[in-house]
Amino acid sequence: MKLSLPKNSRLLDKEFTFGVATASFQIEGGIASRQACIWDTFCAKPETIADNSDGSIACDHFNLWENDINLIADMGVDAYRLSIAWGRVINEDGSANADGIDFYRNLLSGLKARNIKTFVTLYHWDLPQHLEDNGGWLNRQTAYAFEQYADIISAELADVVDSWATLNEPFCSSYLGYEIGIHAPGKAEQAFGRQSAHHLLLAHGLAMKVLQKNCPQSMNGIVLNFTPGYSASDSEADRQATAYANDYFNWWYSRPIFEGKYPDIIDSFTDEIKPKILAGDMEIIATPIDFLGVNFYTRAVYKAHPNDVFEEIPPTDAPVTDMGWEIYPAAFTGLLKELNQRYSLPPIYITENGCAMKDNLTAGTVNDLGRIQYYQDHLNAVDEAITAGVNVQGYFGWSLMDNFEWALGYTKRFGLVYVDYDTQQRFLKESGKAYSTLIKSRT
Ligand code: GCO
Repeated sequence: MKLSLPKNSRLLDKEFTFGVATASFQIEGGIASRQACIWDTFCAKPETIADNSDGSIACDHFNLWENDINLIADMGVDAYRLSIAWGRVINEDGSANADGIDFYRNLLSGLKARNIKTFVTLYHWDLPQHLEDNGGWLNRQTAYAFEQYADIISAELADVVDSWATLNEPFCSSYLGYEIGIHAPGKAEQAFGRQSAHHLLLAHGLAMKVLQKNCPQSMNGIVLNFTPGYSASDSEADRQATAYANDYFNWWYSRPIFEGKYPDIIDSFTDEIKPKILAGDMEIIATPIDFLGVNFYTRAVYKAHPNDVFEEIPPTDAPVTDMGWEIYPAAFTGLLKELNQRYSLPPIYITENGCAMKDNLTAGTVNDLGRIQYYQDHLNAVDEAITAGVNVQGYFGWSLMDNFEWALGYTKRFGLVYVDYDTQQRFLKESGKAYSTLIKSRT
């Protein structure tokens, strides 16, 4: 089964960037040569991770990185999106860790030598534990520590990085980690969720200024995830509940960046819930970005709830991935068009899109036709958005390879490459072959 696009599709232009993506904690292992992070601590707590696993080995990328960049190069992608483990490159006293920096310099130089563009995320959730011990993202000082980290690393690696993203998905770090507690550090209070989100966005703005100073030649921005909310009915109550949910989960992160203000629903929060915002914060957060990374997987459906404003309705008879996420590519097109209508946007890169499927390795082959269909449907959705005038300039499949899926451990496989965790062997799935063939077919 192949992936195909209309021959005049902008996705087939040589200027369009096709890539694959990963994140440090999810693939690296190599925990002996970095500081402990909040996910090491979270994994060590009972009943936090579905299979009681952790990131101590993961895909052993820390040792297998050369093998992996050859795998990436063989796929024919234009770019590789990775993240840097903060605790590998910055010591507890805030000084640079030369060995950690060397690891990423070797990795990034290897990619550049293979003519692969490097898209680097500074923070993909692995906060050094000593910062969490000092309040983590609830402590404003963590935003300044992030600024210093960004300053040191962007100066050190400026020559081998084509694009910097400050944060990956501040929604996940704040809401999942501090508001409902299913991600590290496992705190669960609404006020914590909103305050940590503010300090994460402040960290983003502070780091943007540093990146523009140290790396004016690279494309610098942020990666936000969006789960577009749809109303369960045309009733005014359900539509209002859905609008609230979209403000609370989606626009909460994008509006400060593009308009310098939170959604108006903030005015309905009690003082205990409202984040503490200092004078000048919103201007810092709204520092112009060169690109917006968009992560999309699925949509959500909401109805009005008598006490909690909205209630999410899980998919019932709709097709879903192994995560239970509805497969609804029309929401992808709709999201991109809505972003384009709401904001004056820089170029958009789809920094994550993909799916978990129940994969079976048989004689070295994974015949994941469902994943190929997911990619086909969602590449079509991006093509439709571009045709409608949305300036999408790249698409990264999540993920290069199966990896640690956070609270679900290794029970969910998102990779275009299958990882046998017992042997650490990699096997290109049929979806990876189809993705590679599509990319190599461009003339
Ligand atoms: C995210 C993260 C990835 C996840 C992927 C599947 O978007 O949540 O960036 O680390 O593994 O999205 O959930």
